[in-house]
Amino acid sequence: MTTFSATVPPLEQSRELRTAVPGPQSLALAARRTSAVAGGVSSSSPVYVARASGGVIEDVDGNRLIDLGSGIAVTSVGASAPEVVAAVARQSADFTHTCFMVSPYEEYVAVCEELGRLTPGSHAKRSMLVSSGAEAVENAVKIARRATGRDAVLVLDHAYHGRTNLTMAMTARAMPYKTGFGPFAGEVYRLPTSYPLRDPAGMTGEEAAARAIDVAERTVGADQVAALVVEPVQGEGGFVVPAPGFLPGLARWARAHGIVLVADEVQTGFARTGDMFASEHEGVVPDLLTLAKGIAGGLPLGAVTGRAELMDAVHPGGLGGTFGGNPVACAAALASFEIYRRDDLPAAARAIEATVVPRLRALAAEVPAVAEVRGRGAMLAVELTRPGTLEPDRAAAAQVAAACLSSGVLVLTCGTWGNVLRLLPPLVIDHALLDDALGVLEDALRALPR
Ligand code: PLZ
Repeated sequence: MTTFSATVPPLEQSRELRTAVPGPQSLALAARRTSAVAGGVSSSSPVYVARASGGVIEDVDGNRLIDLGSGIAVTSVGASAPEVVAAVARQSADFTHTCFMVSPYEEYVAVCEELGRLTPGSHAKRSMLVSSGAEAVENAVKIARRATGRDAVLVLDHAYHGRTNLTMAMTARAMPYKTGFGPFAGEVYRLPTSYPLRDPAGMTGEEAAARAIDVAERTVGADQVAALVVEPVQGEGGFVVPAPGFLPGLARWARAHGIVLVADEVQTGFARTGDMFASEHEGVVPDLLTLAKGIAGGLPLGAVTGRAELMDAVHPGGLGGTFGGNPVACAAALASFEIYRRDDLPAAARAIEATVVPRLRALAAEVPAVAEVRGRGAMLAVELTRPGTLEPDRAAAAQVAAACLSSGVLVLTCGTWGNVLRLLPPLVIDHALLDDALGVLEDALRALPR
């Protein structure tokens, strides 16, 4: 086996602007894009990337930007982590593809073994590999239906599960995800979630769970339900952390009624929230987990991992796909798992929370548009509203994100109303870089109209 090393030296981990952002090269690419790329595909930032490493993105104009998005929680081990780059080079020289359904290989098996070890619970587990988060969710529903012989799928308000037909049905928000794209898959039912900022004051997690269960019992009936699919911390919906007791309450009810509890950990998984998986925070052991994003250091890979008896309820040939568990993506995943363990990235996520949250909470006292600073680990958010109200202020979030970008800091937004700033730095981010980025964010927040 040939050994490769990254031939390009890693980028200096600092922010530096050489042109306005976007610069002339990015603007030229944006012009080319309009006559070639479908208009329905949009980008939240107008900056075109030349290289990236660690927590820094270098654009085509030579600007170095601080990345607080990790490509939506993907490059948690850092952009182009050298170990991932080397594993990808090595594996692609060996073979790039055979199709696991045609000619199987060790890397697929090894990833499934590791997922069994890394995920919550000591029960026997099996995994299947796919190429995206939506595909993982689709397969989790297939498995739950086959294993239970039931049809109904329960999802939560503010949920995001993907852009395929079934996962659009499972996703809550119409615009931009669903409008005009129906009819949607049937037998998907939505329950109220726990959204502490917007729930009645003092509502506990147990009460929020009882409210959701009541809707499920009245409108669907527990004995009809194949799966209850939850994001332990809601991602696109606004980084909504449920009140303590909500997830355990739902999990108890699901168990009592033979409903498969699916934790969609596509965004929360792989150390992002300070635990390897967010379900662990309250000791919830999901029956199935859907995984993607941070699993493979930036390569497209997804997985369903769960109880052996559920996973194996599917007939041979019932699960698969041409690219699922591509060997190069698997090699990248194995290299990433090593980094999560070696560098204790759950602890790194908690250290990011310890740096960011006190600073932003202090600022919240000064900036009345900040309704809440919330999140766990390195999945942190600032919800913006019109001062003194809960009225979502989408324009304020857009203004802050744009101000950060023009100063060289990439910040994403999210939320049902688009009014939440979200921070998803690579877990390996240099803390001097993080401090610098926070300073820029604080200035942008202070500039909001009072
Ligand atoms: N489940 C919880 O967060 C993807 C979507 C961005 P795919 N979130 C980012 C966009 O606008 O398309 C996501 C998620 C949760 C499923 C998915 C879907 O994962 O890999 O994008 O298919």
